[in-house]
Amino acid sequence: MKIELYYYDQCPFCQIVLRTIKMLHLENKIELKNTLKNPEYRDHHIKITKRSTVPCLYIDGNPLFESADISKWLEDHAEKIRSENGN
Ligand SMILES: N[C@@H](CCC(=O)N[C@@H](CS)C(=O)NCC(=O)O)C(=O)O
Repeated sequence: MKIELYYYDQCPFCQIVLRTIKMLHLENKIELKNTLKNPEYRDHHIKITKRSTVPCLYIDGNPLFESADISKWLEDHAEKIRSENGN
């Protein structure tokens, strides 16, 4: 499973998700894509979703918005994500 988080540091909703990622020890399993520092990530995100809103978790290329929904999804799938990546 390929998991990417589109985010930027100044966004408080992104910080909630980043805290969840840390709490679940998934730091090494999720690719972080900073849309403020990397305009190409922002452009890609807008192209796919027609929105620039962050946080957005891409699960095998499928975007999931809303920090609460993202955190819940990560909690529900943490074990699977960790095992799939060899831990
Ligand atoms: N309800 C959303 C709020 C997300 C949100 O408001 N994100 C802001 C940054 S803090 C944003 O991306 N604004 C720019 C935009 O919507 O294009 C969540 O909890 O994830």
